Amino acid sequence: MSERTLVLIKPDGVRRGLVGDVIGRIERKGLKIVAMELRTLDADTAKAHYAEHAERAFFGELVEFITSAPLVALVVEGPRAVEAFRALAGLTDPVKSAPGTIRGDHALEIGENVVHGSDSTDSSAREIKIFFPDRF
Ligand code: RTP
Ligand code: MG
Repeated sequence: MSERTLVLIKPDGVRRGLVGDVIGRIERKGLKIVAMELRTLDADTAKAHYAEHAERAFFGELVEFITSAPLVALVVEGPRAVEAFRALAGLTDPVKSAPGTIRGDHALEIGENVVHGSDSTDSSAREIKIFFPDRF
């Protein structure tokens, strides 16, 4: 059964010119891009997106970073799209991520790990509403 996931190419990924690389991996995997937008988040949108981390010590830095420059938001669709994109992305810690994954190939810092992917279909439904309120 087809599902949707929210992918972000975070400000570090855009700044470093990795948009094409990430999109290429999504497309080669066979997933379909059904929405895409370059935008700079305001603090309220960033806090809503990362609400689950509101009590964590790194929350302020996380909001600061994700709002610091443009990011690319995508809705990606396909069979088990949530799990499929998380596998492409690798682990939260890029050093522990296998080479061949986006984070394993392109990053060293947990705080600048190039991409976000929803962690469940409940999360993707919530996150897609935040980024593309009128589209789905
Ligand atoms: P994401 O939500 O961005 O796809 O990443 P994730 O599921 O792999 O990781 P999550 O636990 O949801 O954390 C969200 C983002 O917060 C930053 N983080 N920093 N300093 C820290 O200990 C720490 N832990 C997490 C990361 O950038 C992570 O992607
Ligand atoms: Mg997460």
